[in-house]
Amino acid sequence: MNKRVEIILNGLRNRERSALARAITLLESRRVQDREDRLALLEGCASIAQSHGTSSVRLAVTGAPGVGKSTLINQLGLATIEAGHRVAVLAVDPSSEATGGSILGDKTRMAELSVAEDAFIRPSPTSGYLGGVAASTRESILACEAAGFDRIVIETVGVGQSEYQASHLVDVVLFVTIAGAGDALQGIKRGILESVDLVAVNKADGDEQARAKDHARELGSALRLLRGSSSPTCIPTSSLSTPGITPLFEALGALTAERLASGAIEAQREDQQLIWYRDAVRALLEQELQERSTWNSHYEHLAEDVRLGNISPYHAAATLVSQMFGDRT
Ligand SMILES: Nc1nc2c(ncn2[C@@H]2O[C@H](COP(=O)(O)OP(=O)(O)OP(=O)(O)O)[C@@H](O)[C@H]2O)c(=O)[nH]1
Ligand SMILES: [Mg+2]
Repeated sequence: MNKRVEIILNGLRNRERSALARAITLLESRRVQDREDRLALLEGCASIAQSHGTSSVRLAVTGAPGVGKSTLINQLGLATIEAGHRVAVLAVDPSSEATGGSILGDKTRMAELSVAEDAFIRPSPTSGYLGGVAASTRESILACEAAGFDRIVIETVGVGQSEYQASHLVDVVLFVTIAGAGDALQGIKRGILESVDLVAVNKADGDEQARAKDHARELGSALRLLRGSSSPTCIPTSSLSTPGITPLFEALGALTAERLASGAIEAQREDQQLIWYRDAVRALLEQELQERSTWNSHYEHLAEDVRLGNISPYHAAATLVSQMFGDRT
């Protein structure tokens, strides 16, 4: 095994945050020359994580920009550490690709958590991946677990499909909204319906407190109509103080304890492994196509023909694929 991977894996075994930062950087690399090391690192992470023998819980916190996700995670994270866990936060920021990351923004919102001994916070680029969840996020989760973090939080901006994507990566999905956010009911239509486990109606403080409570109640009844007995609980929260998030923290604790005990988390992770596998096959095929220059130029030629209207998109794709696999057509 490559020396650099060995050093990172040793650091992860010793639960060093600096090793975790380096591991994630390597896992995020899409450079061809890093591919073998990435794979070795990933395998190493999986086996170290397993050797810890503790069960981790992966939580997605999703919602529109500015509803207070980071501030809420700061509070939840502190309470979680208080309860004896180690917390890693991966903030998936769709804007970070253009701006070079919003680590400052995120760290300001998570000021106390970012200096806590048992916390690790990391923004990750979305690399244009549909749905706002980074392609490498699921790999980074494994690295966090290898480094001994047993509570993993993924912050993602709720853009349409992202709740659906997030539910493929995590055990529990928390949707954050605020009173008066017109998106709330629309969000339900867009797939939150199937995958959200808990709803926080945030900024339930000051003049907004009563309105937030009403909103939580209304949203709760709307969701019950749609999802019946499995509908998520809607809880008003204020992320400005610890007491403001206590009811949510307790509900989250109860939910995860129940799912760990029933084996629901384990079963869901088995399904997610399959999704991961299928995604990986697609990603590798696409990468191969880009890297093999003969095929790539063929690919681009067909693209040009599609652009000129000489061939339909589906016909072009079918032609390319059947040629790649050597079918006689
Ligand atoms: N009054 C009040 N303000 C809050 C609360 N939570 C967050 N805020 C404020 O809302 C603003 C946005 O908070 P963030 O935590 O950055 O929101 P976010 O959802 O993480 O935002 P993005 O990461 O940009 O999508 C900040 O000015 C916070 O101080 C809350 O419970 N009550
Ligand atoms: Mg944020």
